[in-house]
Amino acid sequence: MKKSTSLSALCLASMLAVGLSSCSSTHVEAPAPLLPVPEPKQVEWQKMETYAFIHFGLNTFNDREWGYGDTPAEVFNPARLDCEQWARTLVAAGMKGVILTAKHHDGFCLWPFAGTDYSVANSPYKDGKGDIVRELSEACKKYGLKFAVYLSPWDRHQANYGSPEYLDYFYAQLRDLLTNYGEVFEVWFDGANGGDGWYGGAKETRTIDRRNYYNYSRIYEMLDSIQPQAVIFSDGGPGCRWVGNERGFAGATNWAFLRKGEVYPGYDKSYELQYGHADGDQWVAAECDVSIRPGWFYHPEQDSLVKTPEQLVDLYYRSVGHNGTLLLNFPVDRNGLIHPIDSANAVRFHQIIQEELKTNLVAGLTPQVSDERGGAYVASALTDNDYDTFWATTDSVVTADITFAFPSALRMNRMLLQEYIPLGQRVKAFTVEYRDASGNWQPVVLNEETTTIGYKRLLRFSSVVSDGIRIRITDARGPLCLNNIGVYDAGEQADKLFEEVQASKMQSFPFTLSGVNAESAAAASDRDEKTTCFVDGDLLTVDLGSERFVSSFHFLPDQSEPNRGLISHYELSVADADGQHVRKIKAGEFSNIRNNPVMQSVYFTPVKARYLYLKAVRMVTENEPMGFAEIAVR
Ligand code: FUL
Repeated sequence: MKKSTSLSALCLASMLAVGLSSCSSTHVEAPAPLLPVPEPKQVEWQKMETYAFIHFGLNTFNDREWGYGDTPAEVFNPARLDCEQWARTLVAAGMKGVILTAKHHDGFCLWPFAGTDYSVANSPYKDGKGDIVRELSEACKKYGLKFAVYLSPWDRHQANYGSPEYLDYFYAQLRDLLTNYGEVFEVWFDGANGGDGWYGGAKETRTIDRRNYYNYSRIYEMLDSIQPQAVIFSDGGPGCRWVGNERGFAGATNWAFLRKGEVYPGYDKSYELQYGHADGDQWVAAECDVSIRPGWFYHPEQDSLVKTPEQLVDLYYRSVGHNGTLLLNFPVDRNGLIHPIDSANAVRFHQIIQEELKTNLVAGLTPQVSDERGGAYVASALTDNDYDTFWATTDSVVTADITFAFPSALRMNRMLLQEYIPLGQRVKAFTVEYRDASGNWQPVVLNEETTTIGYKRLLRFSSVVSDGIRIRITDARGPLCLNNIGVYDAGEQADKLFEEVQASKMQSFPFTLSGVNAESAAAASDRDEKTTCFVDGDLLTVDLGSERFVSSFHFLPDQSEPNRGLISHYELSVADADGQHVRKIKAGEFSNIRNNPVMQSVYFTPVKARYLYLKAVRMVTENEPMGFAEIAVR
């Protein structure tokens, strides 16, 4: 964008100089935005990539995840609380900001909110003079972190929860937090509402209309007027959305869109949030929230269950690398400190990511592209390390090859791709290939499907040593706009994941094979590579017995010499429990299966299905039955 602006400014200047003659030959417009597009603040928010959650409050002391709302405020007594220790730890762990649970479901306020006697002001902490929202917001300023608040709409302490009067109380809390603690980058509205609570001693279950009770439009107006830069989190947005799980990852296919007005707290198809709605009309990118421990709050017995650096690295690739952000929770302990194990693991996690993606092997290289818009939108923009310059295709072109050639062979196993999202999210499918020793292009071995890119896509593939790598974009919603490509060698541990994935691939849902005799069928699941199940005809029907969420199909071809029944082109379809609603989910080729008949994997966006149908569209050797040494569905 920068370049185009300066170009048009140049153009205008020269037009004035030559008396308004046309200079269209030098001016090229950027592709038109493809709706929905993000607001600038949503782009800035997504660029944060990793930021922290802090869950801290009465639950820390009463060993609960959801306080009932009746634990006395006196129980809150962190003897060594130090928000600067939190901030230093988070910076060292690569976090760009932090969101504090100013009030969790139990209603206890970490700031001295005047509207209640259930806050830090009524606790022994600093003799009631403490204000943890202030202490953390100031520590953030000192250490260069952005600050944000979580405010639970559900309040199990308040007697009037569920009535219109509670809303005045809730809005006053929000106003207080938004007015007195400086700028916030996000406001987090938790969708959880378990119903029962202390409620001023009533001890009952209260249900509210989760779509309408809180009158969110009024809340958004307040936010826009006081803190317009803040992004609003709720299950369905409007600023950013929940990713539909609390395990910290988004789908490999992940659209930043939702269909407006469809998702609300309590939405019964929350699994969709991992992938977004491909046909959505609202920009609501996914935030992947996860705790570094099993619980959100601190429990001493979980000291041995802190996620390892390697587990966090995996989550990073599947959150930030899947077009989402990673919101990593630190349960501050009873001393009021981030526990040393959590701190050590988080810092190591950050170091590993920095090491793995340290040297971009294509930095400054101009790839060969099959189409180029011209003007400022040229291939060199892909590797110039400038977020706001991008390569684009001409308006009618939605597929392209981007090819990098190296003077000599390099080892590669990671890739980074970015679309220029201020103009929308476009790519629907792509592949990555390397040039083998004979000069042929071969697909790299991945652990997931390659469909969407969005703000950022990170790929881990098993190491190749090659003098060429290319990205083939095979489908998109409109002309392509990519602003960044990175290729890396992640070092010694690069292939560890693939060894694990390879080892786990044969773990399968139990299945039977329709129309195949029992003895032959057994060969496909006996975990013996030497026995092969041969299937006559061109259709393999796998019956899982009942509907499951499935996301991949794997098979090891016949391993005898010569290999028999190799499938070169396929179509994969699924059907519901009653065999109805058959739909094709993937088609393609098992590249290089003739020369290298190793495990073949088809990854797809998870679907609920009982039956899978693998159709052999083309065989390597015509008229042979299909041969499967092993089959797995996961
Ligand atoms: C959930 C809450 O119920 C959990 O306690 C936690 O705060 C998590 C981040 O969100 O909905």
